[in-house]
Amino acid sequence: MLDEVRWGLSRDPKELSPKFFYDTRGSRLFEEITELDEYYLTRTERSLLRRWMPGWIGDLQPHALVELGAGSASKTRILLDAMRAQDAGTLFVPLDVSEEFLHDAAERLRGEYPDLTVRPEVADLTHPLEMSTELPSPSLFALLGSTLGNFDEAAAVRLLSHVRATMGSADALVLGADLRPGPGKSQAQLEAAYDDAAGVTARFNLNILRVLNREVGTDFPLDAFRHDAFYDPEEGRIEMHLVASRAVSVRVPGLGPVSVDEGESIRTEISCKYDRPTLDRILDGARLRVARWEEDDVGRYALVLARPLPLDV
Ligand code: AVJ
Repeated sequence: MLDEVRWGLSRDPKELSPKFFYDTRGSRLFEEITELDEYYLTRTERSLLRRWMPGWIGDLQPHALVELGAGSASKTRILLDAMRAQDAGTLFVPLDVSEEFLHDAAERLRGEYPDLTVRPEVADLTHPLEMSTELPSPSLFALLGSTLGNFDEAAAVRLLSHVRATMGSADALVLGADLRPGPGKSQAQLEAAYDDAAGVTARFNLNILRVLNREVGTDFPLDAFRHDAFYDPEEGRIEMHLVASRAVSVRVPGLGPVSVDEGESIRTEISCKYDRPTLDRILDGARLRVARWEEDDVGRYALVLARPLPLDV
């Protein structure tokens, strides 16, 4: 963590990895974000899952669900309920970087689904997946919540390639993808999802500095930074920044003092937004293809079913 923080604060422009948002407080703030009026993503994805997953699972008849990244339990349940209704899968493999998170989620689900075998795997999606559990065929993989959006195109291809490498030819991947502004979603609505009126996203963003001060030993003065979020139409992504309202000097262990000028910003997150051609290109780069593409009624968000393409040998 210290290495990554040092690296990001030595660059120009400065950046920090969004994975540092999620300590206990950050995870709670994110949960709060998902319930905001402005943050349509979670709600829209949930209704797409309810609408489409029973049919997709009925067609695929998977014997296992592999959930990539910290899923909110309510989404997991939609998938598990659909599998149980089909009397399909019995194995659930939640995969996350946080061992503690995984452990809690696994315990809760074991209680609720007594027939389910839960095999949590600690894994960082940015590295090739090494699973200790042998997966049955077919298995259904899930990468929800527009998690992919945190990665630029090259990193998204790498991440999905790691997933593809662990998939068998009969498997499928369900992907949740937030879409670019269009007739049913203005840029202002998109930006409001990342800059809500109640200021929850601002607290979430600033929380990264608390995490660093505690875990890495930096001494960021929180009152010197303000939240900023904007959509970059060229890149097709939201960027979140912390902007210094005055010049500060920050102690960074192992690096020395880092100065942040007044008005200078530290980028804390990118959240890429997709259209069909972009996602087709990313999936193709990872040897996957779109089998189903379903949007909500105004085209804010897409639920995508991807199937493997043959791997070149
Ligand atoms: C969990 C990465 C998908 O980008 O929408 C929410 C995180 N950041 N509000 C997103 C987030 C600010 C979220 N992801």
